[in-house]
Amino acid sequence: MPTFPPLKNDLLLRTARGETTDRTPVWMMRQAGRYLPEYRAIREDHDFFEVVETPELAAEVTIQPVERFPLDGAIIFSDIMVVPEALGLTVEMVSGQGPTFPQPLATPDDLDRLVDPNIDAALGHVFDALTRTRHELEGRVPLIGFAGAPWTLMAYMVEGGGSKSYRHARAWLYRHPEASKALLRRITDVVAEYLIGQVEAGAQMLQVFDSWAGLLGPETFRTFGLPYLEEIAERVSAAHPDVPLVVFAKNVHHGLEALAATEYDVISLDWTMAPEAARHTVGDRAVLQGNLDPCALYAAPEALRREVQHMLAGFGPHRHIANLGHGMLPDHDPEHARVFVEAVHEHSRHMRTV
Ligand code: 1CP
Repeated sequence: MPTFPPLKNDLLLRTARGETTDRTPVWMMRQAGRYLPEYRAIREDHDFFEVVETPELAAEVTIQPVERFPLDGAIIFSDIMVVPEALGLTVEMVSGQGPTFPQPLATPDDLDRLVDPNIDAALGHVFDALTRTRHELEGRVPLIGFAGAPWTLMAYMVEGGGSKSYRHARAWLYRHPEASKALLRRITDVVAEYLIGQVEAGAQMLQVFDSWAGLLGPETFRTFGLPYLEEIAERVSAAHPDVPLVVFAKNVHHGLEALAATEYDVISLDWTMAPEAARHTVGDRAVLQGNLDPCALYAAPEALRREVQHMLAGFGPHRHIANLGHGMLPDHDPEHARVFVEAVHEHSRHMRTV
C-alpha cells in the first residue's frame, strides 16, 4: 500500500468505530457536484465521465467542498455507474436526465453480453483518483470510497436509466428470479473486489449506496437485496477489518434490524426514519448516519439551524455521523450547506456540555 500524509482530523473514523468524541462529525452525500459553482466551472470544459476518469480532475472536484466548508470527510468523485460500465454495458450521462443505458438488459439472454472484468484495468482510474486525492488532501480529513449496491445497479442495468418505479427491474425479480440472482452475483463479485481495491488505493471508509432498496418489499429485500449487501461487507471486512463500512439502504424501514446484524459498522438513514426509533431497533450494534431531509436546506438559515438542532437531539451525542437523508440537490444554495455543517459543529459541541 502507498504511504500517505498522517490524518489530522480522524473524528469521522473514530465515530464510525463507535468511539466517543467531543463533537459529531459531518459530511454530506453528493457534497461535490452541481450545486457548487466551482464544479460547474470544471464541467463547462469537461464532460462528466472525463472528470471521473481523469485523476487530476476527480481529485480537484473531490476536494472542492472540503476547501469551502469545515467537513469531516471527503467522498471520492466518481459514480455508481462505473461498475455496470466495467461489466461491459455502455452508460451515457444525459444532461438533465442522469445516467442512461442505450442497450439495457432486456431478457436473461442479455447476461451473455456482460464481461468478467479485470478490475485494475477497468476501474484503475478510480484507484488512481483515490491515491492522488489522498495525497492532495494532506491528511485534512479521511477519504471515503463508495460503490452502488447490487440491487440498485441491477435496477439501472435493466431499466436503462432513472425511473420512478423501476417496474422492469422489479418484474425481473418475479419473472426471472434465477437470472436475477445470477446478475446480482456477478455485480456482487465486482463490487466486493472493487471496494477492496479502493482501500488499497487509499480509501479510509467505504459506503455502499442502495438508493433503490426501498422499492423492494420485505421479502424481495430479504431475497434479492440483503444477502448481496451482506456478502460484500463480509468480503471487504475480511480483507480490511479496520476500514469502517457504511450502508445506505434508502427507505428500508423493515430492514434495519437485519442490517444491524451484518458487518456494516454504520447504517445511514434517510429522512423518513425517526432517529430514536432506529436507535431503539439497532441498539449499540451500529453507528447511525444521517438524516436531515435535503429539502430542509431550502429553509431560511434560522429555520435550518433549528432543524439541525432537532436532528442532533434525536440521535444523541454519540454513535452518530451527521449527514443528509439523501444527496445534495443541484439547486441548493452552497451557503445553506455551510449553515448545515456549521450548525452541526456548534450544536453537537453544546449538546456535550449541557
Ligand atoms: O452533470 C453532472 O455533473 C452529473 C451529475 C452527477 C454527479 C455530480 C452524477 C450523475 N453523478 C455525480 C457524482 C456522484 N454520484 C457521486 C460523487 C459526488 C459526491 O457525492 O460528492 C456519488 C457518491 C454518486 C453516487 C450515485 N450516482 C448514486 C447513489 C447516491 C444517490 O444519490 O442515491 C446514484 C443513484 C447515482 C446515479 C446518478 N448519477 C448521476 C445522476 C444524476 C444520478 C441519479 C439518477 C437518478 O435519479 O436515477
